Amino acid sequence: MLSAWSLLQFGEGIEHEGQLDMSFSLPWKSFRKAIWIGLALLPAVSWSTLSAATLPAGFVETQFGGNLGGPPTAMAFAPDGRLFVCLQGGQLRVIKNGALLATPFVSLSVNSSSERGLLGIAFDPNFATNQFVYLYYTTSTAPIHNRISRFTANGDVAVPGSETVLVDLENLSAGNHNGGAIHFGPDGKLYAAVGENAVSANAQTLNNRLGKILRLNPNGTIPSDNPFFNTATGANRAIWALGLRNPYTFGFQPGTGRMFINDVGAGSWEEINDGIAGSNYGWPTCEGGCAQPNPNFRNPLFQYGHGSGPTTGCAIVGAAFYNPPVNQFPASYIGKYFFADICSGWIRVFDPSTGAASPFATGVSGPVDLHVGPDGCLYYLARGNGGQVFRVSAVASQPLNISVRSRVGTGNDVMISGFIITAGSAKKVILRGLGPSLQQANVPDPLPDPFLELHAGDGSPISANNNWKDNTPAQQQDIIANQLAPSNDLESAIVATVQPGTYTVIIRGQGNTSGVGLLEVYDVDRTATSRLANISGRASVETGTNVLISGFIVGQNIGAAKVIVRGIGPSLAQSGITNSLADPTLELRDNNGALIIGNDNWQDDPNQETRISESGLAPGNSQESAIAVFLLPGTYTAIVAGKNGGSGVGLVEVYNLP
Ligand SMILES: [Ca+2]
Ligand SMILES: [Ca+2]
Ligand SMILES: [Ca+2]
Repeated sequence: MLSAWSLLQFGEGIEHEGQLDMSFSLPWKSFRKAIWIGLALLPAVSWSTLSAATLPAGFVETQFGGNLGGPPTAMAFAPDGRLFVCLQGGQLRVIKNGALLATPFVSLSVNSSSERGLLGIAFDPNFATNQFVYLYYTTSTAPIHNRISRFTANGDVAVPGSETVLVDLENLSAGNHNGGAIHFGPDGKLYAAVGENAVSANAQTLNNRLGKILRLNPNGTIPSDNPFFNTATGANRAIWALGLRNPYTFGFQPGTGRMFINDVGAGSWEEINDGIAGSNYGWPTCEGGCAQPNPNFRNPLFQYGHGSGPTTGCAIVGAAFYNPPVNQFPASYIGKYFFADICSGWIRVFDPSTGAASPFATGVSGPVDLHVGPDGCLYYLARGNGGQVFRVSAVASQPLNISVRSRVGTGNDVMISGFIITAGSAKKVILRGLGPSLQQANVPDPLPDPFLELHAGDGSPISANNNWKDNTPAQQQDIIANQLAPSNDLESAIVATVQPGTYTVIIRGQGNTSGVGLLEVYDVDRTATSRLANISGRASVETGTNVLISGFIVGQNIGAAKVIVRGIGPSLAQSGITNSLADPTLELRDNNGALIIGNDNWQDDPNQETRISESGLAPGNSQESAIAVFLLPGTYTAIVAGKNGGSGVGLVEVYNLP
């Protein structure tokens, strides 16, 4: 479950049984019910917006899960989307569906003096089946030492007595430099970052595990392919890399499996290190890159100096690669690495391809951990104000115009389209009905003379147009000013300012002509608080160029728009359509025509099925198609066709979710 999707709420399906003004000579009733199957008004979800940090233009943040009730140290997303947060004092808190649960997952007895405490969390790669959660914490009873234990989850709490101690590390002297981060690598092994406990010589010896990255089997045993398995002895064979001071955070890049280690420096340099088996990162001989090149040491990929400025600090934390399942941020962030400085309160972005870092956020109150969530947003954990999580998102884009193209027949086979304006202020739209100009796009047999009608959701007529120059001079000027003048005088256009609600558009051939027609709905009022949220198009779906096509442009903001596209056929029978498309297929393509995602039946992919169901947009028939996607600004095309060349009446729907 993706928490962001589960926040969506939908109203009931809408039906319209109003009377049609007979000046529109169409068999109205049989159409309009079919158009609105499943369409629903989408209420905006309002977040309480706090402004703790200063973010780049186009980004916003919201507090996530309420105040944590104690200074936090680390966090991790469970594979099911819950966010688990370690409090230094020993509580593991759970944020579920955006709310902090009252009961901690577990409350450990820990020693939390200085930098000790509950410091790290990881979920087993097979968590869905084994429910294993791993924690790194400082024991409360003498001899004080750090420990890695495994717990078994039962829902939102640990099974009492389920703790299995996997690793007991060396006894501690100093309270600081504990490390504490634990993560599973792409190889299914458990990696742990351990500080040198303020004894710098620990970092360079293979005789203890302090100042190291360790690599373990999930059950705590030591893999025999570890780099020092044959040179170190006993428990020290777990050492995977050495020469670290206080590697408080590290991260693996999804997809590539590349590992970056953030090593907190002493008085001069904070480091981002390339995690490579067997490496020695140089501490304490070198802090930052070695002034005297040393072939035995691996210098950092990036380092920054100490200070209190926008590029300096005193302790690096992180560590989050931007490679999420869905790209909510602009494409320029993909593959970048977020890191933060707990002292200076900023978050910056490191570009592994250039080796340079750039600003992201400032004014964060004591950041200690960063993660990119399953929703593609950046989550940061801050120690200020008693401990808080914030969720940073790029302001979502939205469809700005949507079109439907299909064969337009006569009688019952004209094209019927619907759109929705969400709650908010009235919005000006321009509709176009195109035919002859499709010839320029090499569409054969275009509709020679389109006629366009706009109706309110209750069926009452609002406007009609045969040829766009039939409009008043003022309306024609409006169409021209928006660069939407049709290139052929026989094509149609309507200018309308419409209140939030549902609308229906009909395109047919003047004089009972037929051919391929294109209906377009343009949002020409970007200042309105309402959104053009949906469009549907119902038409006879044939083969070749006569399939049903919807095009849409996503824009206005920098973040991804949340979109669901559906291809409907058999459920149109409920509306009395006897020749519906028996088995629709659906494709979503980008502006280069490249396939983004295709779907035959909406339950084919369990993850897609979950998202679609949670959105309340599950098709009524198992043969029908649906796709749930986040789309960054750009131009997209959805194509509904019949499986194996089938034909019949089909419905394409594009939904923009808030
Ligand atoms: Ca180093
Ligand atoms: Ca016309
Ligand atoms: Ca199908």
